[in-house]
Amino acid sequence: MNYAPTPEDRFSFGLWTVGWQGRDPFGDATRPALDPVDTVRHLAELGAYGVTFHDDDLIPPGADEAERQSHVKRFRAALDATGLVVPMATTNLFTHPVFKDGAFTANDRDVRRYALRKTMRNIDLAAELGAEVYVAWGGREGAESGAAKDVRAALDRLKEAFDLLGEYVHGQGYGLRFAIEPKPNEPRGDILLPTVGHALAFIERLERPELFGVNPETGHEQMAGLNFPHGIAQALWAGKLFHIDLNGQNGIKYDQDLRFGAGDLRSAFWLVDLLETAGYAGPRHFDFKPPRTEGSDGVWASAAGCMRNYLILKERAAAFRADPEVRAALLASRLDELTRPTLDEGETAAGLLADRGAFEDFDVDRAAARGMAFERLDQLAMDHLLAARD
Ligand code: XLS
Ligand code: MN
Ligand code: MN
Repeated sequence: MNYAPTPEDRFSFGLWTVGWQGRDPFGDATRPALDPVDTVRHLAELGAYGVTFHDDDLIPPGADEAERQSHVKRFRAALDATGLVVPMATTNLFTHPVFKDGAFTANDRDVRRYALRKTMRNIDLAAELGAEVYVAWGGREGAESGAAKDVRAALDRLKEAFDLLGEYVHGQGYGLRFAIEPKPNEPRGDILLPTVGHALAFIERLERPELFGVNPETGHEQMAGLNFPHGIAQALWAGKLFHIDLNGQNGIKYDQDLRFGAGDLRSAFWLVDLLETAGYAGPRHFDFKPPRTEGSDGVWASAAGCMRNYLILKERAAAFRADPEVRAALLASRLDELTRPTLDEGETAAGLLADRGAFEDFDVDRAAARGMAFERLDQLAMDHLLAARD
């Protein structure tokens, strides 16, 4: 089987992912900085279709207008030469010490105003480069101690910020939609909008909810012990999966950002199965970090591994769905019944109350004795995942 990615697979990478130099809380960089132009060339050679960035990944903070223009020009030339596109961009509202207490929800009002201006400036660039999604990850929007943050006031400020940005994008006529990225903690002790569910509920309180969706990241949900495919399914159900950050994570610990397929492989299998069967059409964006043990070659091997693992899992998931024994097993587990509405068409509460078969004459013990046959179904999935049915 050929697992070589092509642009049709819509794989994209952030400049900060392969460009991570390996600096962590206990150690210095283990790799040199990458030039964004070289990154674009490498990604195109590997078969990616897109590249994404934070403002500061592309334009070093503090650059004057002329420097800024020259960075953008070089980057644009590399995009034109390779055919790579920019499907998404985002703002760095977490590295500079000014953001130590947050950006849109910092207690200091002048910091909040600066954060909005920094974001609007990069939104202009994102629109200019043709991005369709603008990610907002509020890594510093949070607290380490109770009285330090009035969470209800902070949520008012977060809503104020997103309402303003929505208004701005609308007014400018940009074809951009926002994708809010949840994360439970790190770098703050507790971050606002910690999970997909929190973000989905928040979005409904905004003035232009149609402009806002989510950008869930595998490891972020798993850091909270949550089932990532379930979170993605709910985002899809709500029509809010605007973007996705794929990577790997081994359970509840720091944000590992392993390459996709590392960490919880079974969860990755169900995720790919879900994205492919649900017809998710957005980018498959890898937000991972090649471990700091890797040299430059290892960085590209790790990036290639993300795409290869996705394609392998896509093939395995398709084989699982096409297998006649799996289809029979799905019926035995009565998945078809779940798609059937619980009430008959036009039936009301009165109809249900009048149905003696639903309650008075219902054989509860007999129904309780029925097995669900999920183990057989899951073993078939396992066999497909492990290529034990080929
Ligand atoms: C960090 C986040 C970050 C966002 C973009 O944990 O994943 O990289 O995706 O700012
Ligand atoms: Mn992460
Ligand atoms: Mn991310």
